[in-house]
Amino acid sequence: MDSLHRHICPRNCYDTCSIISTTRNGRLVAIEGDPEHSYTRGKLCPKAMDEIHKVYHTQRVKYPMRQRKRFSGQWERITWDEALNTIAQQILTIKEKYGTTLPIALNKYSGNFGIMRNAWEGLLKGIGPTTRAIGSPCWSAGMDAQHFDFGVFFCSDPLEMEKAKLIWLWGVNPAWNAVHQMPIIFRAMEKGAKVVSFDTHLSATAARAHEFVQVNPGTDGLLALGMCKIIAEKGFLDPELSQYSLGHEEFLSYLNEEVDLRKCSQITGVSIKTMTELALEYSTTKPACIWAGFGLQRYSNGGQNLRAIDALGALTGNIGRPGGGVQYGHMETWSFAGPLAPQNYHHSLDCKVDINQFAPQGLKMDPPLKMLLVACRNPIQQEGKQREWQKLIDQLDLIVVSDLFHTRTSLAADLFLPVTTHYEHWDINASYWHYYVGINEPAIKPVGEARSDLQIAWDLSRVLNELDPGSSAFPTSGSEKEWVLGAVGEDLCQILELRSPQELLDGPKRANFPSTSWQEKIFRTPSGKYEFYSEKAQEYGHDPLPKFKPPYSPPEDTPLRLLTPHHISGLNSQIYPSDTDVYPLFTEEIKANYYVAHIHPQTAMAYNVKSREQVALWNKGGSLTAAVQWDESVALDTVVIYQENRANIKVPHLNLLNSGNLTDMGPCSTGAYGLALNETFVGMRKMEGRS
Ligand SMILES: Nc1nc2c(c(=O)[nH]1)N[C@H]1C(S)=C(S)[C@@H](COP(=O)(O)OP(=O)(O)OC[C@H]3O[C@@H](n4cnc5c(=O)[nH]c(N)nc54)[C@H](O)[C@@H]3O)O[C@H]1N2
Ligand SMILES: Nc1nc2c(c(=O)[nH]1)N[C@H]1C(S)=C(S)[C@@H](COP(=O)(O)OP(=O)(O)OC[C@H]3O[C@@H](n4cnc5c(=O)[nH]c(N)nc54)[C@H](O)[C@@H]3O)O[C@H]1N2
Ligand code: SF4
Ligand SMILES: [Mo]
Repeated sequence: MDSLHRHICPRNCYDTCSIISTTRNGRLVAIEGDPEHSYTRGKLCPKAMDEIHKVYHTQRVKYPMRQRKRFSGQWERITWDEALNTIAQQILTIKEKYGTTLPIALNKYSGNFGIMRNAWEGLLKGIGPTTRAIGSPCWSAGMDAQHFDFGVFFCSDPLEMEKAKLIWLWGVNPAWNAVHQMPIIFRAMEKGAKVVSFDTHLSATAARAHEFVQVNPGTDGLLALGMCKIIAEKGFLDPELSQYSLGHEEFLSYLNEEVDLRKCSQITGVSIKTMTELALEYSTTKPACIWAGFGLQRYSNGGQNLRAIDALGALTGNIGRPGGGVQYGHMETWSFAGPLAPQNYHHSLDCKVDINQFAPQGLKMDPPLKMLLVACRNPIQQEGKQREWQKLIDQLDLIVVSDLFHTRTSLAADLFLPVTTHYEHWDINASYWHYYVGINEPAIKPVGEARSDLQIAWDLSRVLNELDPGSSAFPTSGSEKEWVLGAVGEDLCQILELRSPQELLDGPKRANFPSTSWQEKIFRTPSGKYEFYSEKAQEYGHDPLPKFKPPYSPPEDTPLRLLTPHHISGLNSQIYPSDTDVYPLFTEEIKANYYVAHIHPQTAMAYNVKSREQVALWNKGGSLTAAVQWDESVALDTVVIYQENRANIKVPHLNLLNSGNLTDMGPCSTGAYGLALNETFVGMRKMEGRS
């Protein structure tokens, strides 16, 4: 007999889809999008369609494993008892030797954004103060920017975009990264909306837009300021601006005195004519929606750039207008309760290490870090600072990775704890884009001996207490379903209009927020107004106004910019085994062992390289060999290598070249600066005789 189950895709993805699975004889046989979910609308992306394959994949790690020697690949199956005892004993040894549990560190981020994974933090809080990775490699600068302008970062219901008459997709690539937004954009287009994409290269989204504005990397803030100046000079400011904003006079004087359109055009690469046409179109078409993506803020001036874009929305009265606004994301449905709640899981004496500088900061700790727990994270693949990572690995007595598959990080691990997928456990997920929160129920029994992160946390707590009674205050058993429902506290019930959390079992619920953010023009800033002039920004060391700050320029010896954006066929470092072959012309050997570097033919010719020939790319971090693909969509003097796990994990990896540069903002909302990934520069040389 077939039975159906509800799931929420837990990946770090705008869409947070509602999924219905079918099982037959205890086996997962079909996955489809929930037709009743107004955002998912019955459709899923190719990655989700590959999940059945992934759940039963032969390479999925299904048993706890121990690696005889780090990086040897000699893994042997062990029992859960052995694995948990090894970890618990190590925790107790550390506590005895150092008189504290601070040498134990957790590095966790976004492999799975379900709330249940917070059991790791809950467990650690239960054993004492530990070292935690804080911050985000992803969106911190933009979050701070919106925080300074609006008081909190919040966006309208993304379904509202259908009402827009003009849509500016600014540094965002939904055709690959938020595929469910595309039908909404297409519906707006059918009703006559114009769509403009602002990007550094012709992305899949730009290719579907009416107009593509190619912006020099990291200069969007100046482009926005130039347009603000034009709008002010032409008299298209929102007449009610002074009623709901603070500091617009100061901002207008800055535009008047310091923003020079000729310089704007030189720096941004956008002509004054185009800038003027865009500015006039934006200020005279209502509603006009800007979606500012995460790509444009991955710079040392990323936060300031987003503040300038917000200002454009505010000056023209598009903020608070149905179908308008400056969309970035939100976390307003993340108010969970209990031990799984993000706000509750820190111990007051925890030591916080910046997730983007985990190894360098971790090496400086006193007492020294001795044990690393990794969950929902592949830090060695997804971060730079490889030399420091190697040193940290050498210093650690125990490295434990909980994951589904082997990763570049598990190569360095001593123990591997196999976890369940979202088809095998209870969970609850909120979106950082739309307004739904939903429950995930298990459809099948755990594959092999996999356990959920919550079950692992309970089990570890039990073993700790068996070895040393009272050593862990975290519960030692429970019902996953009850825990997950227990995370839906009163606040969340109110937002979701639930009489009881059980109602979530009937399907995802939409928060009762007004569809349009800031419609009342009451902001959550200290002044209650939209703040062009933000004292809070000043407190955090920024100019109070959204003034332009130049990005880094490429050094002479490494003159090419390396962009490593997200790819349609993967999700960050996660493996999707039946990836379609995006490089059919390359040999299997190349595909298995090398990244593919997309380079504009003009740049490639300057280095005398043709498609499928190989180049060495290098900078201070290291070097790697890549196969070249001529690609006219890429900007000049730029190399694009899509972030994916195509290359064999034993060959040098992409983030060897990651500069480790940080964004200008982030500490206000996430506790640390973000990663200025797009300010990575490389030198390039043809590898003679290699193709
Ligand atoms: N070069 C380059 N580097 C980047 C980026 C880039 O664009 N270019 N992007 C950056 C950004 S924006 C982000 S958000 C980060 C993302 O980096 P990470 O947060 O590390 O995310 P993932 O690579 O998606 O997943 C990490 C691991 O979590 C595992 N996982 C999945 N589900 C579960 C689960 O339920 N439990 C446990 N324990 N593990 C699970 C996955 O199998 C995977 O191995 O990378 C950053 N790094
Ligand atoms: N299929 C798939 N979906 C994903 C992910 C994935 O790996 N694969 N990752 C998820 C995660 S963790 C994230 S953070 C989001 C990211 O999703 P997005 O918000 O779309 O961000 P990015 O992919 O980093 O970059 C978007 C675009 O910004 C452009 N860009 C780079 N620099 C600049 C600039 O200076 N100015 C302008 N105007 N544009 C610029 C890039 O060329 C790119 O086309 O996607 C999520 N969804
Ligand atoms: S990865 Fe994104 S688009 Fe694909 S199913 Fe998950 S949430 Fe939906
Ligand atoms: Mo991200």
